[in-house]
Amino acid sequence: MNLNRKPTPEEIAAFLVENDNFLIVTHQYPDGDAIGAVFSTLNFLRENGKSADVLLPDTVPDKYANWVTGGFRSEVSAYELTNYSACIMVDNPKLERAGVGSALRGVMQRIETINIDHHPDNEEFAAHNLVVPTAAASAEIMLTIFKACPGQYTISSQTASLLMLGMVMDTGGFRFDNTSPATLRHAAELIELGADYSEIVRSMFFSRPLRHLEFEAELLKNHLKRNRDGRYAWFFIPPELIEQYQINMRDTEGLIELLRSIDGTDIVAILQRRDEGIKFSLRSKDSRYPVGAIARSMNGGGHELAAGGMIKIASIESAEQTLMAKIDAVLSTRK
Ligand SMILES: [Mn+2]
Repeated sequence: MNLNRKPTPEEIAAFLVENDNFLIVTHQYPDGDAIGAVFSTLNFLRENGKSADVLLPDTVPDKYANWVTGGFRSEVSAYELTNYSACIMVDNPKLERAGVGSALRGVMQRIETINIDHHPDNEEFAAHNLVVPTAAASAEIMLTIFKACPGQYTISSQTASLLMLGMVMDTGGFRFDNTSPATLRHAAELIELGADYSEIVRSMFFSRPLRHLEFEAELLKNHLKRNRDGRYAWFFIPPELIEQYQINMRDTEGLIELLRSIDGTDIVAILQRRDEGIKFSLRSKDSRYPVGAIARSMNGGGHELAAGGMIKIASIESAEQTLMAKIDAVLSTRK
């Protein structure tokens, strides 16, 4: 079967059934949705008699270690890549963000590449692209594909848990505004399939190292900055604080929720120093104040209410000013 340029979940399901030997890839520095989507796909394909591998060059944050089921490859040569029938890429909006080496990216176009994602700014770089911006998580799209496979294909409780992990992390535990009726129905289906929802919530939200909470307390107490009567709040994370509390920044997914939870904030940001400049993450609590365009204007992208980018200047003060000016313009549009 020839896959369309914009296949439906049913067409991708048929492709998976008819083919074998898949390589599954996601974006660099994978988050909960990337990990859930990738390993649920690995698990689903293997449990239903297919060969599949995950390629993940990065380390996995500690809290996800137990969810890495079936292992993964940390590298694949260009030669080996051509032995796979297809590369399934999930949750990755831009080819250059794929967690594979640049040499491999070039070769990648020579095999069937299926790009499955929910980021609205997905560049549809593959031969086949299923982009569903209304899905709360890429894991949610994978569920629709698995369900479209023939009846003898089973979604095990392990696969269901991995899909649930992706949905829980990209919705902040079903609190963010991407939580649609469909998302909640899909979550209910996953619990019926045996997903261990309470263990996911316990291990993701109720098992945090004390030093992480102390690090957050210190940030709030001594590093919080606010503008426009607190409608914009942010912090720059001092590198010495990261050292003092022995924080691996890969483990701080969700740190920005601390700022978002402050009453009266409309837009919040976290800034961090990187070799290339100052990296920023943005969240908006209100669709009247979208932040996607700000991120896209500064080497980044994302969703309208959750985005990020890179300001390529070394001075934190200049970066803060640049970002504040753009946020000021968004906040002054209405209200
Ligand atoms: Mn995602």
